[in-house]
Amino acid sequence: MAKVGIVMGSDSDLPVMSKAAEMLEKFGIDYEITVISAHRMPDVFFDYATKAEEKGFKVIIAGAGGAAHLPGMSAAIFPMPVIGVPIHSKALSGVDSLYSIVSMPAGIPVATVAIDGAANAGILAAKILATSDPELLEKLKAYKEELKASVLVKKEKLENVGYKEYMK
Ligand code: RP5
Repeated sequence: MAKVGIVMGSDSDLPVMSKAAEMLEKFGIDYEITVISAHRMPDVFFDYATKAEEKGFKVIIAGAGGAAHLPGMSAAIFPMPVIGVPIHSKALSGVDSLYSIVSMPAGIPVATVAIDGAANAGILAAKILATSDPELLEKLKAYKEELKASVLVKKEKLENVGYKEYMK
């Protein structure tokens, strides 16, 4: 059963939002991914958000760009955590998306990641689920070690070969 719902306002958001899916797959978390526009199909959106809890979702990751109301409206209806991903927009480079998603009124939080920060949204969802899943928590600890090892390789190479050779 899917524990995480990934939803986005348009299929043009998919190249970014697929990074959240990739992270969930890395940690072995079942998810459902879909496109629902809160503005263009409010009835479909309302149905999705109201049924999300009974479907078994524990977290929703919602991505949208511009007047990005999908994450906030998901949080207004779904009683568990909603993570918002502001999508880069053409006119305002995603600052509009970021402000729309992060500026929630008191009582209705959306955990907002950086513009196009869908990978972090996936990791954050995993961390939320790991609070009650020791096996998942171990996977997250191992991932942190992986990150450290990848930077250590770069550190050693730079120190050994010097910056000119490193940049070739
Ligand atoms: C938002 O409008 C979507 O989330 C997307 O980021 C943006 C543009 O949508 P399209 O015009 O590409 O469908 O609702």
